[in-house]
Amino acid sequence: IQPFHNVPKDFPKLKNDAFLRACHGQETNHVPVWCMRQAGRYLPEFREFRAGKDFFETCRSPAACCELTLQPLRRFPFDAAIIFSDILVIPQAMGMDVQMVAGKGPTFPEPLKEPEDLLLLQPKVDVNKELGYVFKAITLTRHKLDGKVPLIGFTGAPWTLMAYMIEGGGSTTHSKAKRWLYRHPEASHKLLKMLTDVIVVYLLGQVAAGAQALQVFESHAGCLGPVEFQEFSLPYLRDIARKVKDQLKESGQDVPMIVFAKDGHYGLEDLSQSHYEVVGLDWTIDPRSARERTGGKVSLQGNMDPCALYAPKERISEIVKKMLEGFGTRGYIANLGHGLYPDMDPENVGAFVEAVHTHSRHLNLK
Ligand code: 1CP
Repeated sequence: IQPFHNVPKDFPKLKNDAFLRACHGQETNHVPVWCMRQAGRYLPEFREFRAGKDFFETCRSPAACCELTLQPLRRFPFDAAIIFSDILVIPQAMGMDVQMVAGKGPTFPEPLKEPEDLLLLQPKVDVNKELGYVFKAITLTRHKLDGKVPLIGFTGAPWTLMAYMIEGGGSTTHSKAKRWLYRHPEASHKLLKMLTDVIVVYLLGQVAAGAQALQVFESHAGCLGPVEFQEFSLPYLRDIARKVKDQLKESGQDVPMIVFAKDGHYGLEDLSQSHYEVVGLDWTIDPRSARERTGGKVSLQGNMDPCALYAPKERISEIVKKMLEGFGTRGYIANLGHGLYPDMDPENVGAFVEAVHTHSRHLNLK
């Protein structure tokens, strides 16, 4: 594995370590909180900044990514920042064309159709060259954050990326990608392995660039059943955490890792034993049963239904209180069960963050 050479060492001192402490199950004064898609179209300043610019061009501009990462932090006292980027930069780095089509989302003009198409992918991806713009964005943002909160790096998980590469975009059934699993299991494993190799180097590069935690998004776990999950998702999720951690240990670094397998509740026990410090949860899992099933082995992150943000602020506060009582305040990071939607009211996001901080301080005093 080629390390990222341009290692910056003069980052500002971290002032708020609640998120990192919670990842490691240590005590905190308040429960840390951040939101998936906290940089996004629900913010007028985001819409204004992005207006007229191509999505992936924006991803390739470190200054733009830095600005978009910092925007939500100026409004809300989030306890973590997540670098503005996208999971689909990896298929791009492997040689695929991906465009953001307005009103449709990410689109691959030439998705993978048959196993022969694997030959069209770059066999050896030079991650520093192809994705160096993400590393630059991370380094710049870590400096500009000035130690306010830790910076999270992220990647899509192999199965989720494979699904996009074959479907050519979003999908409700994922039947084209699942066809590969049932009809071409060998080629599927080949592709998943190729993705895993790139992801490991990519995550290590993000840490070298300044990421202080890493989240792996298995957004399409839900379309797999327990058997396919065991064969096509879990082994690669484990491999990624093990390989990244082995490398980091060699250089004496300790960077917590979060795995978020959306709608993968059947895999919760296994996910809690997959070398990740934190398991992210969607809203279909009850907090108490998630604690029981993970047996205190990991910290948990989540899981308010994003749509609860459509409720009046007082109701949001009640929902948050219940959620905190269910998870407990130790080894817990409050978040939504999935990303924010563009039509959400920023004020209610503020109410969510405030409710987490206020209720968790009270619960800690009891
Ligand atoms: O023009 C725009 O602003 C488009 C909306 C948008 C944004 C804000 C997309 C398109 N990507 C992003 C940024 C993004 N994507 C972040 C930024 C950091 C933050 O959270 O604030 C992150 C973490 C992602 C990750 C991502 N992209 C995931 C995993 C998380 C999840 O939602 O499950 C996925 C599945 C994608 C693909 C993607 N990118 C964009 C869209 C609309 C989609 C989903 C497409 C689909 O499946 O229909």
